[in-house]
Amino acid sequence: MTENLFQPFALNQAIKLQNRIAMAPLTRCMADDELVPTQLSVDYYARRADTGLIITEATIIRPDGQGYPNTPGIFSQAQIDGWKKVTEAVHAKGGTIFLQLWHCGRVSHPFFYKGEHVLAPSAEKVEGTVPRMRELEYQVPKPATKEEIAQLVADYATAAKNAIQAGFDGVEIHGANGYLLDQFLHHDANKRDDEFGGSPENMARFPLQVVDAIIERIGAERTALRVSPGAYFNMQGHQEDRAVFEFLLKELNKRDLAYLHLGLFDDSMQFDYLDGSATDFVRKHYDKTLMGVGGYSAETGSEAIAQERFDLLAIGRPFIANPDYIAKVKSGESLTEYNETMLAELY
Ligand code: FNR
Ligand code: 8K6
Repeated sequence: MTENLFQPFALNQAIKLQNRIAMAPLTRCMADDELVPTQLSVDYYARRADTGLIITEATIIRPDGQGYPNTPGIFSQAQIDGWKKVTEAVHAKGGTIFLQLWHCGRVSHPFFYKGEHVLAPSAEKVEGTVPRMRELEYQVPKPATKEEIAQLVADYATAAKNAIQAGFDGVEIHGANGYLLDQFLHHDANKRDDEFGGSPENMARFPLQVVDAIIERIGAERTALRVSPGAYFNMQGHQEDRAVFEFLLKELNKRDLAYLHLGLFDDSMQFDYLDGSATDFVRKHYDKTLMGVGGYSAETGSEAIAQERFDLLAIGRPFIANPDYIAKVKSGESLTEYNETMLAELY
């Protein structure tokens, strides 16, 4: 019983999806040393073009947004040209593809961009080291000045324009999982006392400026956002975070985004300050197209859509294990199970 997943779905007048399944953004660390996607990436995404919407791996908007090795960028001409090959291959097979725009903020590491510091809302570091690179301890970030915040907004908008130039159907702003935008939205990372911190309105200001600058540059119908009201990755949750997300969602209701996407690894997680799951919290406060994610099978995802918990289903790890995920689910064929060793190869 997964028929509802295979209904076409119109995000808006401009973008029609062939089904309700999205490939979740999945960092693969396989770009070349200039952070350009390679032919392997072209083939990898094209193989999955029968997915309703492919959301690419997170892609950095500028060098100091990098927190992991060989993650692709969208700030140089070579990167734009590299991504153009990906979008052409996906479009040639009838697919739709959004680029995920990323800046790691305090989870960036100067090792990757030979810089002096990492920018974040406040001088609050994350404990630990870059995954699989134990010698790279996270740094105490430099609180971004107002001028640096304005520059970041401009750089997000330029990255979105570059994505459209590379042929993407739209962009998903990575506002989730403890990265830069999410750092402004949680009290754990944002201790500012200027107009970018202290109150829900102030904490949401920079993320909303980024959303609005991108909408202005490429149009709301090509702009989507991913958020994590429930902190679980690179972040601690606080009771007061709830009011920040209530404010943010109220503001987002006034904009016609292509969709809003939950940032989660496991949607069975309950957050006491949200009175339950992050998905149900967002559904309650946000009226428009919502994409759910996190530990779903086609069956449980289809059921959640039938119950109207969300409208679109994103699938992550099973897509790494099954390039033919859509065909297999449609025909009822059994899926190959994901395991972490599969991350070593891009197929
Ligand atoms: C992720 N996830 C993720 N999320 C994101 O917003 N941008 C990204 O680049 C990545 N990268 C990434 C890499 C790998 C290897 C994993 C496993 C996950 C999270 C992902 O989009 C998704 O939310 C989770 O994988 C949960 O969905 P599944 O896998 O349970 O269907
Ligand atoms: C967005 C960049 C991701 C970089 C690599 C991610 C690899 C993640 C695979 C492990 C998943 C960790 C999940 C943590 C969830 C904690 C739940 C309490």
